[in-house]
Amino acid sequence: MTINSIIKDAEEFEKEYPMPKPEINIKVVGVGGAGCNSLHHLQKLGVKNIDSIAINTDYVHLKSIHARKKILLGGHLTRGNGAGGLPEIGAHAAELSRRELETAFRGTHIAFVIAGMGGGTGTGAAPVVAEIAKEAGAIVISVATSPFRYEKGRIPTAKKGIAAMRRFSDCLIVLDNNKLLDIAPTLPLEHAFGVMDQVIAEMISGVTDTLTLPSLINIDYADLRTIFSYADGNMSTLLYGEGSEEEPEKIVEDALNNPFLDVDYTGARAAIIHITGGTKLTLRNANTVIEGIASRFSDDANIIFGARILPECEGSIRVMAIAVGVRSLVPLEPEGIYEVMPGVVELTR
Ligand SMILES: Nc1nc2c(ncn2[C@@H]2O[C@H](COP(=O)(O)OP(=O)(O)OP(=O)(O)O)[C@@H](O)[C@H]2O)c(=O)[nH]1
Ligand SMILES: [Mg+2]
Repeated sequence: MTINSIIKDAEEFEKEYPMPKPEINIKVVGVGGAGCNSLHHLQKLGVKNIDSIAINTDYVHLKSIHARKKILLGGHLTRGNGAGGLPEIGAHAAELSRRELETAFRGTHIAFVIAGMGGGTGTGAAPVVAEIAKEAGAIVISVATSPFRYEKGRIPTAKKGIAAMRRFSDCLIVLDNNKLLDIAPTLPLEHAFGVMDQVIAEMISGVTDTLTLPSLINIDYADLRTIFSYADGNMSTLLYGEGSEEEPEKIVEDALNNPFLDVDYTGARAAIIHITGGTKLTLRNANTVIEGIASRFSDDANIIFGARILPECEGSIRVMAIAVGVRSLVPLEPEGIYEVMPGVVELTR
């Protein structure tokens, strides 16, 4: 048998038994002003293979956002004017648009829900959006930002919103706006927010690239499901690091010491660790990065690892990790959800 005929046989085999192409639908959703701003910038930063949805009660702001789909929440309740800092209104507005949201999330495998906590729409509507995505069967990874210290009255509101988000998310990442004052105090406001958006973009691309681009050692959606089955109500987090192949230890430190995250990894019970490197990536350097990260987790943690070689990554290594069962170093509020206020529709019509 010639080599040609073997190839032909393989082609015939595929024709006879066509494999369904595993397609994975990943939605990135911004809720409220801050969430939609982040979504807008994320797309400018070039996060690939995602379906974007901008959701807000504020018509003017929603109009200014670049997204594949836009959902104006609230109808007669908010009349396109925002939720005025009242999360009860944000939650109610989302309930009024439940049908549209359910349609939007049909067939979604992974939903990233991004919202700023402390105002009305993000705080009130994002937990409802996360709940609907979860009901549609998606793995929900939420990214919530907490308010600046000077937004005093908004802080308790934000804490309740974070607790509500936690209830409907497989993974909730809380990024603190105050950290921007330490990291980028002299940058113009818009650029400072851009720093946070960059962190969010790296985390999201880390996950989407891991799942959608072919790998040498592949990680798929089923692996993601397995890892999150270890969560058992505990927190999960995403890690991302990038640097020179010459300094793999520094990449580990970067990934574990993201200045936006206050997380204790020691109890992590399961993790996905995926690295991307150039064609000359050595086993030793790959091992230093994966082992360096895994060594911080629980001794019996279930670790699934993956690796990809990309010629454009020559000389550098990127690492993305999802750690399940971590502990927040900032005290969290008990779970809660905003009750939809009865009679709000009547009051505001
Ligand atoms: N990182 C970041 N945070 C923001 C941005 N805009 C606002 N915030 C923060 O997010 C919180 C919520 O603000 P918004 O998202 O504007 O509020 P909203 O969800 O639209 O709520 P309403 O306007 O009351 O309907 C604020 O208290 C700020 O701390 C932004 O562009 N980036
Ligand atoms: Mg707003």
